[in-house]
Amino acid sequence: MCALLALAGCTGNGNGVATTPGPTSTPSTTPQGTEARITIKGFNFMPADLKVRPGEKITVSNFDSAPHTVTSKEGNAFDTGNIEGGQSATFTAPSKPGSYPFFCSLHPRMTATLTVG
Ligand SMILES: [Cu+2]
Repeated sequence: MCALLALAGCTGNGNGVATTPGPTSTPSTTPQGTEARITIKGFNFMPADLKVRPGEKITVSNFDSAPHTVTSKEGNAFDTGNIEGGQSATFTAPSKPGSYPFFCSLHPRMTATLTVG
């Protein structure tokens, strides 16, 4: 019988990975409001009804390969012009509260609504 006392050689002090102890406290950053965003994918606007504040900046991201626009149906309230496939554009929401249906001028069957309030 041969009793082996396996003494793990614990020399050295760990693997040297420097970890920050405890959770990092939230640094005081600029207040991050809800970012208004319209996504175009598969010839659809998402969301179909976006609510924003008056004058809020809205980012439109086109994930299709085809170009699209975000064009107000009434009163030229806003119009991004052509957003090429894979590109983004921004526009500013109207300052007047209300419901603003919009569509894609290249594919008029694409419709959605921007609600300002
Ligand atoms: Cu389109």
